[in-house]
Amino acid sequence: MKKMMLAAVLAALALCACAATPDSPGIPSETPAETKEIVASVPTPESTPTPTPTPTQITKSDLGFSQSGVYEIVENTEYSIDLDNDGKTETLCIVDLSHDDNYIINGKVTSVRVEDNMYISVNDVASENVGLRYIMNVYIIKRENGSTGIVISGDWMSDDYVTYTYAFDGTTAIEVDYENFYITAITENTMTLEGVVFLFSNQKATVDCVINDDFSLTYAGDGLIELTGFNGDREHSLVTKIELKLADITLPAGTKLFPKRTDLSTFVLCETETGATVTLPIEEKEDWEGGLWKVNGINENDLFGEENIQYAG
Ligand SMILES: [Ca+2]
Repeated sequence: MKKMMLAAVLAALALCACAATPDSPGIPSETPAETKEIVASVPTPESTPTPTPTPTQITKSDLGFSQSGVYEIVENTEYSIDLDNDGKTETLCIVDLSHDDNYIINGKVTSVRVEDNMYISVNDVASENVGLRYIMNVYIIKRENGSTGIVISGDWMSDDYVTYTYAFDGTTAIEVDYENFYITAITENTMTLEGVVFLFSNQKATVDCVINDDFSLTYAGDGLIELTGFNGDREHSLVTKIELKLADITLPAGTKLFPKRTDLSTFVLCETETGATVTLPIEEKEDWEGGLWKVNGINENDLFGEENIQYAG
């Protein structure tokens, strides 16, 4: 079904691309000559009444890529760029046909998001479907050696952030890597990611990454994720409800702990009120009952109190 929809959309794009000359009667006279208007009607389920597809405008960009660097680009804009380093430019477009539609269901207007309808198009051929609901940022990385990568940050809906990297095999975009964070800063070879991790409740986190030659991602430095607070509250601490015996120290009940850094699989570095660093061994549980993690074999709910461990999203 998805393939059929994509085929229909591509067919509509191809038809419109052929018709979109400056002399076309459907193009308003004030439209710049270099702007193509492409109207793609998105198929909807037969049982859903009154679809109102939003026309998708494809704009042509004059952004050049003669210098190496990072270029922020936007969806539904055509870019001329040499992707395979053969001296000839290709047409690249991040096509986003997702949109909000209003449907009348049982007499009520209901807004429905038509989703999962974004792809990377090269020379009007869809080469990679982008599994995102909302795109936040798209970057092209053009390297001095001629290689090109694409980085896309987005959201699945409710803080389900993800950042994908793509490289090109010839002119075909290939997904290389992803992280469950969004981009806050990017250079040719590095990026800073932020997002939410599920560790002793929803917790804000940030990590620096190296963007490797093949556009895969590696956590920079010691490879640890920095924790920046529970729901953004940096002052919030955990308090042990019971005594916690660790290999090198015993923490009495009532000890305040501020989680600072983690590998999100085996340990968390916490700071105590006196500024000492304590390493908590953690292990992910197989089910969510009693929390998501064990600390030194103890369920996080038992250690910190069920009322203090809240996961959402
Ligand atoms: Ca080329």
